[in-house]
Amino acid sequence: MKIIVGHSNMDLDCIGSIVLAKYLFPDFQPVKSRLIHPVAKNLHNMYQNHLAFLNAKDLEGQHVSKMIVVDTRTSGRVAEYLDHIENDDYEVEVFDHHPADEKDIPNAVIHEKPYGANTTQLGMELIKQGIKVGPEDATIALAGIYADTGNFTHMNVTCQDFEVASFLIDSGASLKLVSHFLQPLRKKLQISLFHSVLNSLEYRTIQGHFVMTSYIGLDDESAGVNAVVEKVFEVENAEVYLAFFYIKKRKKLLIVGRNNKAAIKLNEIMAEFGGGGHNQAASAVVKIDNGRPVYTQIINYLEKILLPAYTSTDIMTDDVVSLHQSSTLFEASLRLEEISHTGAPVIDDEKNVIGFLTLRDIMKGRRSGQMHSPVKGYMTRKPVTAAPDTTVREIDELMFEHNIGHLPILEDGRLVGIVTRHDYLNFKRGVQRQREKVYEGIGMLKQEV
Ligand SMILES: [Mn+2]
Repeated sequence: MKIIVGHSNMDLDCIGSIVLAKYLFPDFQPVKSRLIHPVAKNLHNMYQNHLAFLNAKDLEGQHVSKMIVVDTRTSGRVAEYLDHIENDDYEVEVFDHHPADEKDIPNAVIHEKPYGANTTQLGMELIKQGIKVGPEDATIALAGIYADTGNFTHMNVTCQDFEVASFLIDSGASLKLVSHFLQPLRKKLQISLFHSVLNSLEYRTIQGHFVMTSYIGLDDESAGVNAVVEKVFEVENAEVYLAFFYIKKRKKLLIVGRNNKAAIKLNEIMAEFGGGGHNQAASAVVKIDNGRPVYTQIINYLEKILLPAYTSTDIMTDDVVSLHQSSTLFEASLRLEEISHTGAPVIDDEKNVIGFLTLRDIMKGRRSGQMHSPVKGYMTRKPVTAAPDTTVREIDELMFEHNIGHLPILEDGRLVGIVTRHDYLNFKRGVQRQREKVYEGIGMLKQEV
């Protein structure tokens, strides 16, 4: 027989991947995990008959010739199936969106696509081969994509995720059902946990990154902790979130992380504690008698493993043009036109920044026929400025809060650069990612600077 399996504790993306894999491999039989993740329980119950999963036990006494594995590449996560297979001469083909793992299933042919959801990889293949899917399967698959992309808001979302979602909607997927399956906090317990987590949140800046943490003691394992973490991360405005749950009865510390910064590799951080996952979502379990001290240790350790956050120096323009306070508005307008900027800092004789003049200020002067008046009378005094070590996040806040398009960068009162909204957006649009590649290539120079 030939089978399709996902990882143990199947979640929505895992089930979605299996459902689409059935179209690519029609003579393969899907086998379900002993555990269904709480987020997928509703969907699983509703489609139980339609999904027609075999149990791992059904593999006993059978000869398995080939196995398709979806949404994982780690041998540990498929062990529960392998335990029931008596022969060992089967072929394995993997479709996964997780990065390579030291414990990759041996001898497997691996198809790895870095899409937000793994379901997307199988969907792309169906689109390529012109295979149509039924409305139930389209609904199941779409729920998988919504779940793993955080409703298309996670940083790992690709245009292929949208493409396959569009294909699935075209195939009759029901968004009403998808949204029903996605409501994560349906249990009273989860909602009360959500509130306790919110009340225990701590905020700190580590290496310039805005990190949020929480520590909660639980009597025993509680279903849906991940969904609670997801929800907290969604409503709070942190860059990195590490949620710690100490499970007294099992003597273990569960660490669940969420991250939305490209510069931080959450899976690598979790790997330090024996866990794994993606850059954006990862977790680890530490066996320990007392959770608190480890919590403190890990927080301290983050100082060492987080790379410094990007600052003004990384994104500013340093050959900044300034205007003298006694120049006329007319001269200033020519100068701005020449450099095609919409504003510039104004300096005095000692080259101290005393104001900021924008095109809008010049327009005011023009309207009242004052183009030969000095800049000084029309500029904004005491403009908002930042320092070379102001982080990009703080820059974002300053620009947003004061609704400004330019941020002069001062060092000891002297102008050393300017960050424009354009610089900022450019940076956001992936300059950061390119730089990282460079840093990786030169052995993470960034860390030493
Ligand atoms: Mn997945």
